[in-house]
Amino acid sequence: MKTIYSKPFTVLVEGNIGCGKTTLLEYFEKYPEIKVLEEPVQKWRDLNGHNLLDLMYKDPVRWSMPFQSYVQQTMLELHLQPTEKPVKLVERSIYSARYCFVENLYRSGMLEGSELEVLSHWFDYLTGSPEIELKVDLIVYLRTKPEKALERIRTRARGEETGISLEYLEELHQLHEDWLFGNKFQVPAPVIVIDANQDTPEMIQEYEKYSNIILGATRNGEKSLDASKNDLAEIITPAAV
Ligand code: TTP
Repeated sequence: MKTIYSKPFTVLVEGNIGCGKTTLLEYFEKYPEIKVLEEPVQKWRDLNGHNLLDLMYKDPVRWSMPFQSYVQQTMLELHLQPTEKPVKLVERSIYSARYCFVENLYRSGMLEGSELEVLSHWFDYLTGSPEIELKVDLIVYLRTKPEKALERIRTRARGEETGISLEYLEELHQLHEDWLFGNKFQVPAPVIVIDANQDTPEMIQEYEKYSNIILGATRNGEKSLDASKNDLAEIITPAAV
């Protein structure tokens, strides 16, 4: 009989567009105790034939609201998805969608105040209701210089993202920093910061280093995460970019 974990140890992978979240997720797929849940970008590109991601990039004033609404709903599904493995590694979260992307769209005038209120009201309900448990145990933050993220975005050449500017990535970078270290928004778990400016082979070595912390904490349950807080403390401390 298969064991279903309704509350697996949950790790969020966060960082700017192009910071290397997918590479990290691919690396961790090899561990039998980890269920990797990739962000539902494909759903955003094809909702019954509608490419909401493309619409949002082409006309953000018109499409940011329905797009971010759908992002929030699809991310919620990942948060609530039970797994057959004790550890769940999730690409992004409704937290970064709200505190980085929605925040940025509002500040840059792409979302109306009324639209922000509707999205925020949903978000507050989802994160504040005791009956909806968004269990998060750890956040892995891939900190990347915006220039490096842009370089990677250009190399991968995802059609919808051709118009992404350095300025946009700088704003998103700052919002990730504000969210995780600025004490302005809720951070649901301790944060491990990884310098993600290096190339893939070096990044894989970094992941190996951190896999012990992630798996060590998860194998022994949350208590050992607390016990290893001294180790984590160094890691949590943000270094300047
Ligand atoms: P990311 O979530 O940053 O995923 P990625 O594939 O760029 O990650 P990596 O390169 O690190 O592997 O973004 C996917 C696309 O969705 C990107 O174009 C940004 C967009 N997006 C939003 O516009 N709003 C959102 O709330 C989220 C979560 C993503």
